[in-house]
Amino acid sequence: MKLSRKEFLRLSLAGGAGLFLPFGASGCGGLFSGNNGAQGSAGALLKSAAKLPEPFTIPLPIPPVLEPVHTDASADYYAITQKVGRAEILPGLKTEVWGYNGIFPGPTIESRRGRQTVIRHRNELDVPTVVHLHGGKTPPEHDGYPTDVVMPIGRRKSGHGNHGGHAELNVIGEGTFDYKYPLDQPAATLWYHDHRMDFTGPQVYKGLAGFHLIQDDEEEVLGLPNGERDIPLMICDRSFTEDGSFNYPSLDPSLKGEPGVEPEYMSGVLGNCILVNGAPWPVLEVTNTLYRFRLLNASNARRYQLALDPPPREGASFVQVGSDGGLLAKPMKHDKIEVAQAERFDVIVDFSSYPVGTEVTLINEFGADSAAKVMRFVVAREGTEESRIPPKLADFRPLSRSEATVEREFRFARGGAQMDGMTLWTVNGEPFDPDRIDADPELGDVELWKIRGLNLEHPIHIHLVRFQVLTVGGGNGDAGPYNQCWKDTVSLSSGGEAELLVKFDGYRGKYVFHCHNLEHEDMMMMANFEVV
Ligand SMILES: [Cu+2]
Repeated sequence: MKLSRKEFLRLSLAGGAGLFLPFGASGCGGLFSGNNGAQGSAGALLKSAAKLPEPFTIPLPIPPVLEPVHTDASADYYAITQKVGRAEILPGLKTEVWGYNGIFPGPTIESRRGRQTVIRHRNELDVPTVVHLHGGKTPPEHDGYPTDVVMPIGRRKSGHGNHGGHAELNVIGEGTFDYKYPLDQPAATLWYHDHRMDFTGPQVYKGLAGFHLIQDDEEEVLGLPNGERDIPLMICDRSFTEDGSFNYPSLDPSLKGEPGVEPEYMSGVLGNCILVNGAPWPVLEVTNTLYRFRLLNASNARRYQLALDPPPREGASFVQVGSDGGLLAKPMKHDKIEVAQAERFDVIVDFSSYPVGTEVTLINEFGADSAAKVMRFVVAREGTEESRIPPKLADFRPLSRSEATVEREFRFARGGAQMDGMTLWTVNGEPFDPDRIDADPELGDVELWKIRGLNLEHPIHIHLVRFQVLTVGGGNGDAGPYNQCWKDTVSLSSGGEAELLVKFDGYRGKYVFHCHNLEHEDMMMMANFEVV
């Protein structure tokens, strides 16, 4: 008899496997990145067997902006086909990608605030898929709940219930589904990616990720760099096999059977090839003017500390204008930026601080060896400055601790449950269960969430909401330099803490919150809240 995943977990829990592992005691190695040279990230390094190109030789690709199929008075309608594509990521080799419209990154969608965006996703892949718009204030039935799957086109409904993995699936689409996004929220850099139960890590790794930008009038009048000087940068790491295929240590590479990764990668999969918009260590020629870069860390497990080499002769390397949830109240200067998985940093770089001809490398101070470089800018020529950074960007009202109606605590750690002999990642000691509600905030309320990460770093993402970070790191700390304004993902250092003021705005219903280290997420570090 084959046990369901839930039954497995219940048995394991009943068996008393409830002890939390002390740091480093996983028994399967690879718990900490230190084993692989300092990568500053949870996970084990998976080196590429293929020959990787010389850095800074491949031009930076820009994902195409998708045109609507049609529009009417209130909505724009798009169509995306999820399918296999073949990309030349490494020179001379072909990589099979699972892409939105067959490309990686997927096409960029640009929406206007408050205009409904309807995206018909057609699944021509061989496995169920789920689309989540990360950062979107979306009704629950369109949010990409992990078990709300769109089955492959042509697959009969009879197959539902179980198609790889062990959670019971809820089929929302037979081949296609219309995801409807009200987008009643300010201008911001969002992204969409796969969120299939048990298989998010490998399906994102294969390419199912793209940008979704929201624009509005308030942002447009600011005069920030736009057009060719407003560039989304999706940064992620990958490993390649000798023939150029993506190398991911799935237990079942077909993604139709047993979920999970080989034990030594339980803490995260780190590749040694850094891609920006799908190209390895690319290069971009720029004019000596202001540029806006929308930085997104779309990696499964890798965190980055980004800096410019050389730094500008004067001024800060980066002037941050936006965060996960949109524009900051006012610009904020950084010489380096720490970006955890799924976080977005909207920054301006002023290339007029460099003489024409300068090569400026975007480096990753957390990375070792090939992962220490990200991409290069070449200040190729003079340009006319047409944009500016105004001193005030957006209205922002800080929430106060006294507004919180309820206080909750969540602990993100390895331990508390096992499956097939593997110790899982858990929230308050519990593995994910779609039927268990861990928080039931009332619509419109503000709650204080105290979250803590054990064992390793954990980037924590809460669906639906935007939150403000009161403190990070415990003690009498503040929000730190990287948690300004509205966030949807916060980075917990190993053993780190954060206090969040979470505003449950938008819709009633059940949503997930989880670790955005995708290996932790797939290995059950996820829980539910239901807005009532
Ligand atoms: Cu985690």
